[in-house]
Amino acid sequence: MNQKISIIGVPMDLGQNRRGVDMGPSAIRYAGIIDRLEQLKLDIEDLGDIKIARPAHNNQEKVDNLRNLKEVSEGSSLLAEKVDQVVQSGAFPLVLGGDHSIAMGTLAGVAKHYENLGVIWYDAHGDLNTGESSPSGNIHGMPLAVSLGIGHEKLTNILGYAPKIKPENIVIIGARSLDEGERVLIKEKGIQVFTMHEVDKMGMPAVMEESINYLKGRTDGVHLSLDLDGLDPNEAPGVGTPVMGGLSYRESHLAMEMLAQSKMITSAEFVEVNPILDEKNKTANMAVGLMGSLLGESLL
Ligand code: 6HN
Ligand code: MN
Ligand code: MN
Ligand code: MN
Repeated sequence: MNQKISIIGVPMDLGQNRRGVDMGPSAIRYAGIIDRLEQLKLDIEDLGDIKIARPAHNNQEKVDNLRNLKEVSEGSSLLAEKVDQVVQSGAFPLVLGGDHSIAMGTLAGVAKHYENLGVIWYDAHGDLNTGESSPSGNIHGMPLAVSLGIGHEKLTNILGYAPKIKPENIVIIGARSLDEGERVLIKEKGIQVFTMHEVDKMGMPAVMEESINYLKGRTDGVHLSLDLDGLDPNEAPGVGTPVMGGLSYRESHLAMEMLAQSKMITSAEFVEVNPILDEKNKTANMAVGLMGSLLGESLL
């Protein structure tokens, strides 16, 4: 039987303050994700989109420096339930964002099924803030901390358990914008990080080889959380928090192929595609290309 891939869209833009990233799932579908994956002889099921609330009168209310706490927490809970069902059914969840706050929902649904879920966080940012450390109050800068059980209880307790993951099972790749509180947490918890400095010095092949070997021994499943702002904004302009000096499409493509060869990835999400900020759906097209390679497409 072919591997079944269940696609879930999450039109969430409340984890940050630039509108348009809620159209990410549409942009990615329009860029042809379904046809692309069907060509790989995978069994594709599109579950449609999770229902995301709108805050009243678009008043982006902050509670404890957490913008739209209620809506973000409820949206992620619905996503978590859906992802939980998909993993339970034996299918591979492929989640389309939406801003990165949705990762706490995805991880809540996936991590239940693993003793030691590994996470590859492919991102310009660490997403390790809390309401206390965050310079913006935007929850999309917090989902990795939340998944470690650090943060507001409405977020850390999604699906009724915490923490979802362990710090030693995380690898961050592509980081180049870390806030002070995030640096402290990385050191304190001993989280593996390949910043752009390491990528430039070691090269992407070595970074991926080390990441894969590191996770291989210690995890029983690995989730890929890929924020398109990990890529360089010259190539992937359709993101809300661009940081220059990022990963190229070619490096990212190689990374996805090496992950495909490792056969270790058991769930994935592609987030932060904002078609309003994009140029002719370029960033969504890139996301589709990367998903294709991750799921086994290769030229020969
Ligand atoms: N993302 N560190 C900044 C903040 O506001 O906490 C930026 C976060 C960006 C989050 O891109 O998913
Ligand atoms: Mn699975
Ligand atoms: Mn980011
Ligand atoms: Mn992110």
